[in-house]
Amino acid sequence: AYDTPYCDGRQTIVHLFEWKWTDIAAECERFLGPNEFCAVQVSPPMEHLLASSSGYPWWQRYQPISYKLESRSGNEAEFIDMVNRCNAVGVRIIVDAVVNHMTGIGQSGTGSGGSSFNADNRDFPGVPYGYNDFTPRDQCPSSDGQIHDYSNVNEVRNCMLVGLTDLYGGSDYVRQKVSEYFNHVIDLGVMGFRVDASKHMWPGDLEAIQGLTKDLNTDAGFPAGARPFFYHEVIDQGGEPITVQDYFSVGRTTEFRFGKKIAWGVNDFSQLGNIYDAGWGMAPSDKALNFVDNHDNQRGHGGGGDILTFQNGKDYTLGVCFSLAHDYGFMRIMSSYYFDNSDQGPPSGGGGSTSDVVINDDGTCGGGWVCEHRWNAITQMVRFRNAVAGTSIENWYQEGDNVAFSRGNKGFFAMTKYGSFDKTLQTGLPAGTYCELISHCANQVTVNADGTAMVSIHNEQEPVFAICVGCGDG
Ligand code: QV4
Ligand code: CA
Repeated sequence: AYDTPYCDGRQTIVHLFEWKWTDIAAECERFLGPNEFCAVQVSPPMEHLLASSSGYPWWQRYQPISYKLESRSGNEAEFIDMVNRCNAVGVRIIVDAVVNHMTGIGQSGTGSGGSSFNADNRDFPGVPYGYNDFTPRDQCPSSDGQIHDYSNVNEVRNCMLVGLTDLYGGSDYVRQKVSEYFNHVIDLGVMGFRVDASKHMWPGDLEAIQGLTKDLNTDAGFPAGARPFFYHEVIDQGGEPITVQDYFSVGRTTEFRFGKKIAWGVNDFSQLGNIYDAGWGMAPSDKALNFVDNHDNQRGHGGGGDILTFQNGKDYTLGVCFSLAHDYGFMRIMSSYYFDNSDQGPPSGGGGSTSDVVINDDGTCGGGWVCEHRWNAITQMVRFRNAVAGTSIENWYQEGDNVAFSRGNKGFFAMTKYGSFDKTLQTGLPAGTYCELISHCANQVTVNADGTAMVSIHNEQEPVFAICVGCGDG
């Protein structure tokens, strides 16, 4: 019940990492709505640590101080305006929910919303939480109260993740407070939650918390009885006792092996035929929330790994476009800012502020924002994914550095690694003239009566080809 997004058939979530609410509202209206994105995953909206001595890093927002909607991205009024304006153009909001813990030990002072706190005393009056709301020390088996041994389930879930004070999810009061936070934003019209660090929470505690949440708000256009959409951050690369399967009763799970497979496949196209690997324990398609990279692994946090990011340029375009063409999972794409070191926060005028996103005349972003979601081929493939939803992969072709496949009889996709490809292939599509999406119809493609077509790619930057039934220019 928690694994269904309500997006009128739209298929892609974009993570607008560290964007301000005012910019997200504008982006929904000027870009995400017209290009048929399903939803935006926003940075954690609750009150957080201000790590001024570390130069206001991005990760301060993963240290909660209260559930007031006062963050680096904006205040509650701005949050409400964003939700309303995005909902109005069919783009839903997904909240990044940090509820495994509060701030790190050793931290005290005042948060982004003005609440005082003292982590060593487990005192967070802005909620309020006190000593008894944190996991009892005797439930954590490690000697220093921190997580070291990922093969010990009690340690992973009852000890502190990098020194972050661990909330006691077994307590009725904590469940109550977390569900009140969730219900507050549900009332405001959000569609769902990315739950941070779910691996460090007991599935039963999550089930209890989610059981206390309201149905989605019908005034925001959701159907009556719709349950909130949940996806859980569980980093399962295999080899640990906690698996994504443990969380299927509470929603979808992040599938980190997908990004690894995509990176390997872009490096060697012969591996692209084997993206969903059940034998590896990967989540089945209807339980997976998949992505090429995320805000952690693009900067080496959370274990990093073999992944592609915007820094890989064309290879990244290929990886994301292939993923969007593929039939696996519910897709999230990353939208980043440039950084020189892994702690660096978003573009800023100083003092922990965040700069506006700059949109250039050609539609790309400036001011330090990467905006992968606005890269031409990626945007066009978001439209393709919507058009072919519900179909499966057919007519698989792969030879050297070229790959192609159809999605049922609705769409056909091809890509080549080095910018030039010409071959007659079976598309599985009805005969007719099609608009090639990446070129915005500059290239017209003829599908013959037998379903074959001459597939040509001549584009160094975006060596990708896509046609679909009913897809005009966008
Ligand atoms: C430091 C020391 C600790 C010490 C502690 C307290 O390193 O040894 O115990 O002080 O004295 C930041 C700092 C980290 C610091 C910690 C506590 O980087 O050095 O500990 O704060 O003050 C993000 C960042 C973390 C950051 C954290 C909180 O990645 O570096 O820690 O935010 O600000 C595992 C998990 C997975 C997790 C992933 C990163 O299974 O759940 O690690 N991913 C999610 C988020 C991620 C976030 C968190 C979880 C925590 O996606 O962005 O961590 O909310 O794989
Ligand atoms: Ca925990």
